[in-house]
Amino acid sequence: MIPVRGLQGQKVAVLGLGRSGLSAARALREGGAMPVCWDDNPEARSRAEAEGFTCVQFATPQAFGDIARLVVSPGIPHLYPAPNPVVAAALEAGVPVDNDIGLFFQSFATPEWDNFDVAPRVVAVTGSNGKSTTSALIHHILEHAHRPATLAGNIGRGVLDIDPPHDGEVVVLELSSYQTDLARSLTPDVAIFTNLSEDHLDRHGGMGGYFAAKRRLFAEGGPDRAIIGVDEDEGRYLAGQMAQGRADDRVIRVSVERKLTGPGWQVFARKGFLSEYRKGKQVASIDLRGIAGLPGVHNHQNACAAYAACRTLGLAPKVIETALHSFAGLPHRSQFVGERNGVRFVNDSKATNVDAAANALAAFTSIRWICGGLEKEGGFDALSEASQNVAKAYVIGREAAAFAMKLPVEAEVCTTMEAAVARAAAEAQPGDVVLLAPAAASFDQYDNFEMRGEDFMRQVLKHI
Ligand code: UMA
Repeated sequence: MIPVRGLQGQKVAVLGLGRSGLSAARALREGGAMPVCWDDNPEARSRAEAEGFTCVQFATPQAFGDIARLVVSPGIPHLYPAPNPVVAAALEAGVPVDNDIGLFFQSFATPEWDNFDVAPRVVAVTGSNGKSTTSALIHHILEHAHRPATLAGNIGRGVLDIDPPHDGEVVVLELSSYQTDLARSLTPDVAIFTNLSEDHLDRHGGMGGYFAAKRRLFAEGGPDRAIIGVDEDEGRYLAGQMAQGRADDRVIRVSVERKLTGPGWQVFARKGFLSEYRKGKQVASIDLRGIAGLPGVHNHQNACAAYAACRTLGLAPKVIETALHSFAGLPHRSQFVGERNGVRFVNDSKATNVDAAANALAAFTSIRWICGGLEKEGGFDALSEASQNVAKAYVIGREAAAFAMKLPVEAEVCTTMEAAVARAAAEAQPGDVVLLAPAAASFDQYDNFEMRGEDFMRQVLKHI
């Protein structure tokens, strides 16, 4: 655990006691602060109380009289569509609102670092899609190169839960827009922006607010190196804003749509080959086509971003190339589940938005597509090109009929995962891929996308 610094002897309110909230409460206590906790769920409160934490509901601004800061979990709205009542009360009382990410950056460096040969560094990864795979891939490459490395953040582990860094350690953080929006301190050494497409718009008051939340990773303190996907206007704008000039190699541009030219530093993938160019010269080339853990153009984008990050950390292209080949991929992202009679079953439950689903569909052909769930804003236009790879859709979710009506492919309403897998398996021909890529959130039927993916795999195992 990383003890929180700078709040010794002060009362700090912690709202939300899940993975991030509970680890924040522990780290505050370890650092000498006095956490006072709340969660709307009585079970979460009981778990915290069992660890000796006091739970108090902060319903009014007066309740914040002696509170130094409010620490809020990422799943709890702090602004849009409306602030949670506890957050609203803190804001009215003028109490600073923060999260575990802000506490992390405030507490990461310690006086012991004076004795280190190499200062620890933080690589932070944000973007709409690919940030989990990019983060996990950087961590994998560093471990492969025998560099001390730790992985945390939106990938499932609270950032304050990790151990204080060793000499030369690299901490890789996956950060969501919820997390970057609220953190009062955000000072990574290397920051990565993978891409931007519509997601979580209700929480950010629209696309402008969503981009602004992600951009904070680059604005507050300014990283030494900024690795930016430039295949959308927002990425190009951000890269232009960060660079002092065309040759400024503090910005590394990444693309999977075009060859990048110019005197700066760039990494791009075309036709399955990754290229690194610096000062107008090609430095390295890697064939990504046979790498089983990184199928599809969207994974080539992840590979480019991870490659760039590892280059800034001093790794050689050959070392990175070898490590790419041994990357097994992440659960619920293009995860191969099994095969029966030439039909492959793939779990991409993490495709919780339309763009991520389009990426998954683009990576395969002849697809029996299981999709549906809690629909997000933005419509289905992004699916039109990739839907050519779909033989038929099998729609799950409470609103499966309405979802099916909007799809640009033949669709059968199945409602449950059990029915969808059974129908897809029955109709699949040799060479087909039965792919779960929901293009929607899971919360209408599951607690999270992981449980949805596990249900898919359970159902698949009945058929193979
Ligand atoms: N709660 C309330 N009141 C509310 C809402 C929630 O009290 O109005 C309580 C719940 O009862 C629960 C707690 O808040 O006990 C849950 O907090 P949380 O939803 O923030 O979840 P954590 O367990 O703290 O997990 C969070 C991230 N969750 C979200 O952003 C929704 C995890 O990302 C992250 O791995 C973890 O912190 C560690 O950093 C998950 C996620 O779904 C994977 N992220 C989204 C995504 O990837 O799309 C952004």
